[in-house]
Amino acid sequence: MIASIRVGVLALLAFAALSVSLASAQTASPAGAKAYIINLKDGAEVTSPFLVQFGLSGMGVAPAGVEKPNTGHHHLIIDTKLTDEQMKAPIPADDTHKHFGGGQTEAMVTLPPGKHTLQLVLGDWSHIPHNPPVMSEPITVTVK
Ligand SMILES: [Cu+2]
Repeated sequence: MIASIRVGVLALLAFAALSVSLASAQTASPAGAKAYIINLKDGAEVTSPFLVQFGLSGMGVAPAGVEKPNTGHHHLIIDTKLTDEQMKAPIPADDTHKHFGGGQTEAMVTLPPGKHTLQLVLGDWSHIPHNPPVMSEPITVTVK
């Protein structure tokens, strides 16, 4: 009885994995998963460096390189946004695309005075955004 249930589940998982790999290289995200910036509201005034806390619900944080269902690591997108093409590829690593591949859930961010946009995008073990993407609303902060 248990063995036959196991086989059924394995067949289902194999089918699901095949469907995902046929569709794209993106990892599926569970329904309702959300990323959000915990401690800063849109329009906040801050002094640099400032703390950004990364919120995630419906999924877990895992370090880059660790392939585990329903997990990912945070990326902070600063003063830019990912194009539709970039949403399907490994997120670049530069001054405007910061990776937290250690599984960090907060960071100190240093930015020059002025208005800046911040957005969180979760990436899978290989830095590719999930499908559908798990990302926060972009917020604008003013560095004094
Ligand atoms: Cu990454």
